[in-house]
Amino acid sequence: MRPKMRLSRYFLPVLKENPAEAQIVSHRYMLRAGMIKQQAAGIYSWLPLGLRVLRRIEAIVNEEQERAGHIPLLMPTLQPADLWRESGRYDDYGQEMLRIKDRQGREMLYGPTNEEMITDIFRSHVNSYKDLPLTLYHIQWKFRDEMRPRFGVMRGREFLMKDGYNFDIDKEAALHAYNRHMVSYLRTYERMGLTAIPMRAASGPIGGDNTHEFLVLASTGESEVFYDAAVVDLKLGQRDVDYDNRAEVAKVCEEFTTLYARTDETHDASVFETVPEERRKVGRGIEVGQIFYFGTKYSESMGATVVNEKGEKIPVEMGSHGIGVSRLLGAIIEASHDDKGIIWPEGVTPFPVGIVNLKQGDAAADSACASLEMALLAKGLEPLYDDRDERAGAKFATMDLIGLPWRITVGPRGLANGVVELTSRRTGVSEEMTPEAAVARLVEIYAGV
Ligand code: P5A
Repeated sequence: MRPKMRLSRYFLPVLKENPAEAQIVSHRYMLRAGMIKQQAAGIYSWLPLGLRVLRRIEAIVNEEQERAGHIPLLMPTLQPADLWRESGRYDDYGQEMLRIKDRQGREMLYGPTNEEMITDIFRSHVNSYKDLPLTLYHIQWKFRDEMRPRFGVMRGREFLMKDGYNFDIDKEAALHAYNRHMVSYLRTYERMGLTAIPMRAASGPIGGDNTHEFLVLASTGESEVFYDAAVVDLKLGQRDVDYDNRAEVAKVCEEFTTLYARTDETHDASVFETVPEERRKVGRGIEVGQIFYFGTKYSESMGATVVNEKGEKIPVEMGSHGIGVSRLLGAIIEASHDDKGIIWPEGVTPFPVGIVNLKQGDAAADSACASLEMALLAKGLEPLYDDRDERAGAKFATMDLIGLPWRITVGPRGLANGVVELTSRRTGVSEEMTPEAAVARLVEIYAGV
């Protein structure tokens, strides 16, 4: 069973005041809820509460990647410059790349992405079509010396990315990998309570001409977006997509990419005008992922070849696909909060439920809270129990700020009637019920997450 998490012994350094440096709500709440601490511009420590959410997001990303048949590995953060000279990107990447020299004077860099390194791994170990298709991915810290790091984890310099790389025998197979990533990303974001819209975009330093960004609509987003309002209603839902079935996967992608949805980089006013006027929307969005097909850009320059069925040696077809794992915390908060704090979707919440003891030190209240805690733990639901000797108002304010989706309030008055109160953070609606019924309700809620 998981250990008990009690606020009196936890490390949750909440701030009462709004930090002056935070310009957007997600940054403000992440600092106030004691989730992160800035150590240098765009570089953060992840405090316990922030780390728990980050781990939840990673877990969902991993589950959905493995479901799609993609294989995890782990590459280092530091890379030799020579690898990047082979692709020509060492010079092209410019000032965003953090360049380092080790004690032997060898040129290194803190990886902003891993196309070169994964291509190096591939060429060392694979040389036959029989080993394809293959998609490898990792979740690893990246560094980009951004000109304007801002908005907390949204645009960091050090940030956590899931990056995956597909290797295929021909363009058709590589486009299937691209589509598979699109569908797996749609599932991933939906599980986090987000609507992320795939939009045709520009490829920048990664290369290729086939690329989509996934955008979460938010007024604080950094990208300007143009879209057909109907695109927002598209949902993948509980569909069980067979990732090996090219036609089925392609059909889902078609459904999600046919309506007009583009960033300012690819926006075309004349095409946009064909959308019925009342559905034409201009807004802003947060880019939470991007997928690329770039064919043989890296395999040709770096000599990653495979022998095909005819015995010919050909450069392998590739694409790369990224999710902004640390940025997602910011995006989720931008999409889900109120004036009291964060409202975590069940899928990513740091704790499924909080227990508030209204009268710490009261024998009946203390023992009811402890039993509830045990009952929840036994069901695999790890509650955060506020057992501090604080006023009820202060306890509620903390719970509201940190945004646990459910709260159980326990007090002597309710206990006299055998009940506790179960409250939804999202709706604010409270219901009285027995502790057993509250546990059963939560089990039911989280079974579907
Ligand atoms: C795809 C994976 C790539 O780097 N190479 C490997 C490709 N794509 S990307 O679009 O440049 O980045 C992928 C996602 O990472 C997030 N991201 C950031 N998050 C926080 N701070 C940053 N400075 C930052 N830069 C990129 C975005 O979500 C992006 O979609």
